[in-house]
Amino acid sequence: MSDPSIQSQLAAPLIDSDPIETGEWRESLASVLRATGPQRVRELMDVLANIAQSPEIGWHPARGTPYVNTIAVAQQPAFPGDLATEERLASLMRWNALAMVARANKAYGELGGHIASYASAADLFEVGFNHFFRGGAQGDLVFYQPHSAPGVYARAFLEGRLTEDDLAHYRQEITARQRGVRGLSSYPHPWLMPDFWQFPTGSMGIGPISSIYQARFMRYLKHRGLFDTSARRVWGVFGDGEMDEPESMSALTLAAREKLDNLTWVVNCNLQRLDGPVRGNGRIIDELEALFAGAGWRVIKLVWGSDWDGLFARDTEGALARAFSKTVDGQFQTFAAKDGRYNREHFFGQDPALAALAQGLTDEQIDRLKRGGHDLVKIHAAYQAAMETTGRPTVILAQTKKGYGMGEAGQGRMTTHQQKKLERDDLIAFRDRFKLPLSDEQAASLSFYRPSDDSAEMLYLHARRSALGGMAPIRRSDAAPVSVPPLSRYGEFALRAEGKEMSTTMAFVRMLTGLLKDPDLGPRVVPIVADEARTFGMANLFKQVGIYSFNGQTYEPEDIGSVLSYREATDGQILEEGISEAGAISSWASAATSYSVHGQAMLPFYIYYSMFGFQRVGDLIWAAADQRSRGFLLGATAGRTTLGGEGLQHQDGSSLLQASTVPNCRAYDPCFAGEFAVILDHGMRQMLERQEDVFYYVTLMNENYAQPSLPAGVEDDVIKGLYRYASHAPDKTPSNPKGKASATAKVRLVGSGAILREVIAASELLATDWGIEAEVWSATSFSELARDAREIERFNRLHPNDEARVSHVQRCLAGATPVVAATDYVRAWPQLIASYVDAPFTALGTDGFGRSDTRSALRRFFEIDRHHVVLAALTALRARGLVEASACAEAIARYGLSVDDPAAWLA
Ligand SMILES: Cc1ncc(C[n+]2csc(CCOP(=O)(O)OP(=O)(O)O)c2C)c(N)n1
Repeated sequence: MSDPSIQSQLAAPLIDSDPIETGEWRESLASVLRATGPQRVRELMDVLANIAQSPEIGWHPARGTPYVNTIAVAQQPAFPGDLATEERLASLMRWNALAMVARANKAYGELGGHIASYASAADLFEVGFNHFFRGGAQGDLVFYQPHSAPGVYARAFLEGRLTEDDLAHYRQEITARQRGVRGLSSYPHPWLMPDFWQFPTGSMGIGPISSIYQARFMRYLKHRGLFDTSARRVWGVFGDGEMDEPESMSALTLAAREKLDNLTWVVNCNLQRLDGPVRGNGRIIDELEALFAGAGWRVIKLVWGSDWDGLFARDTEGALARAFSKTVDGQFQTFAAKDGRYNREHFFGQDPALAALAQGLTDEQIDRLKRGGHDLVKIHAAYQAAMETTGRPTVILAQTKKGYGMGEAGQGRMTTHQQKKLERDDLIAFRDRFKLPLSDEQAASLSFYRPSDDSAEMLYLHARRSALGGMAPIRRSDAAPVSVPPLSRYGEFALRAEGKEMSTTMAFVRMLTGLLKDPDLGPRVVPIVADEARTFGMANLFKQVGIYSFNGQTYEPEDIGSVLSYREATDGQILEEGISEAGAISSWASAATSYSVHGQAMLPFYIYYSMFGFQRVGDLIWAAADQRSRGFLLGATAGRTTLGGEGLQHQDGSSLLQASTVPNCRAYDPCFAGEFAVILDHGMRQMLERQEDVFYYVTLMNENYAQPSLPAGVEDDVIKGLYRYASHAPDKTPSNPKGKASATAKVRLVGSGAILREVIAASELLATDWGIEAEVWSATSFSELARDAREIERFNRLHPNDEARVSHVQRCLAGATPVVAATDYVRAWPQLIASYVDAPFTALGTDGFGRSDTRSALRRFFEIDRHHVVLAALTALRARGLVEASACAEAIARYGLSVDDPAAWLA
């Protein structure tokens, strides 16, 4: 009985009312094990468990297993590599990674960087790189723990993909560029290193959830017959602290439910996070085991290295497992930080059986007893088992030491996470510890080390990578362009709407339905919803294109006879993510990066309550931007007053402002279906035909109103963000003789989204009631206007001798005519253009919390309705002496405007 888990089960301390009987049972089981092996024991246990779980007995199995390796020594496959060479390579990676961080920090104390994380993860990475992570066009998708990036760079350096100069410019991309080298970004950032990193993981939790949805999307592509992804796997190496993030946990059951056996997570359980232990008073590995197993994953505990095998073999009483079960992580951390002598006294010294086990070991040997995640052979066995697992994803819980090998200076220290400096003695000790071929001087001066090209290590390293299909990580962007159908084919109804009533959401759904029918583009469209398809009038698509389900539909849907029937299918096209915005946006990012990850351009449309987008999952959107996503995000039920009745938590007044902060996001707030159609067409061409790395955020409203035909020739200006919609000449005999306006009184009213209609109405009131001419401008995007104006302003500043350029917004709103801009969003959204407009600029908006009331009550309350627009226009003209002073007071009275400060209850 050399297997530690069986020993400990047999020896587990029990509350025992009849030890003699218990002994007989245990002996029976042990004899079955001896006679017929573990499979028979499992069968018997299944039978007994079935009986014991009956309600009368009410037995529940313990959720955890002992604190030992899941893979028994006997089940461990032979290590297929050259262990000594791989260990030497791992040591070199460790050194170069350490040197990179410490050098950057030495040169510029302000630069961040981490040594301890990679020190703990190096072996986990190296086994992946040498044996599992497949490279090449159809290689594996690997999510690298972000603060272990130096280790990945260190490997790329040895592989010849990065130069010494690159390493010397770690975390100095800007300086590097000035010196003609590329420099290395702090964490995995495809935006900054577009041919290297595939997935941004720098924000904790994003890597884990993204990896699940990438694995799921691979299945989607395959099941829909678009692309065979069967040979690819997803690997994720994450921190145990990172598992605290809600995103890390939120899709575990999806991965199991959808049987994603193409997914393996390696959780680097170094038992520490930034501030201290992950579970000082508990055991994170036990906690995660229960959680993952409960969610349906295969859990492989990789706790102890090979040198423990002998100890377990001699430990016939299960003393080790018993001691582990009483040791919490805070204590394990202390054991990691202390030397062999301390461990002999405090761990092995706690009971005579343990002390006897340690008797043959020197203090030095005790010090070197490896945890599982530092043992290449054990790691290989765990990865191999994960590869062979079918029908469910696997998590490997690998116990390591944070700052492994950093000795006194860092191993297991509370402060190790942020350590970036090592003293001369520490560096020399590190050199000795890992037997690095460096002189004292080379170690002390943090020289990088690369063996000669014909060395055994380098030949081995290259041979391994070529056997695995090529280098990793590598990011590609060579998908074939997809042709976009002419707008007239699916959007004519919107361009020539001729006053038909509809909402922009309805127009979108109709256009989407049209696009889905296009033979080229249609199959590449990925509609995504988070349990709101009915809200947006998309239920007809359920039947038409089906909802993706890896196992089809195994039930008869209640509405089977209906044309809107809820149809799930293996080749279904819609991704219905349930109530998980984090999941839906991760699905969107998977589809939006498919052009790069799989060389297959897809076009995702994720439509959602706009309030639950940037505000709710903004960081995931930021990560999608980093990985150069291409697709459409549709913020529906948008506008703080247009979504009537829903109140504070639902009514969105800020998503566009948030979108404007994402550099490669093109944000639009169209009022009319025709405008939307032009934006859609332009966006698709930009992303699918010209293959630019941008994505679109477009707000959609649920308010039905008459949609005018799009005026001829405004398409370019719709894209630029502003076009002249109409102009209302003043009435000759305005109804309000008292507030007389000068003949030159004129204003420019700018509106966006549904509030453009209030602006149009205001222009009519200005003409009829006040005899004032008003131009009406439709602002489809304040952020696009601002982007263009910003660039031009900079150009002019830096090219003082060139003829000054003029931005679109300056051209449109040139001169001194006062501008009043009104939107359904916070004032800061239209104010994005204020500094580029020479004329007086008034912004009306919906700052504050939403309220549940009717649209008109809300618009009046937020002071963005037509009457408030009129008052703002009069006020601006009055300031210039163009209307009589009495006009404003008169307008307040005439339109019944409240002078109470809404801010008093907006706060
Ligand atoms: C969302 C987010 N919050 C905080 C951080 C800062 N941070 C970076 S690493 C880290 C600790 C990570 O601990 P763990 O996941 O256990 O990894 P280890 O370094 O121990 O391997 C923290 C808090 C971050 N990167 N992202």
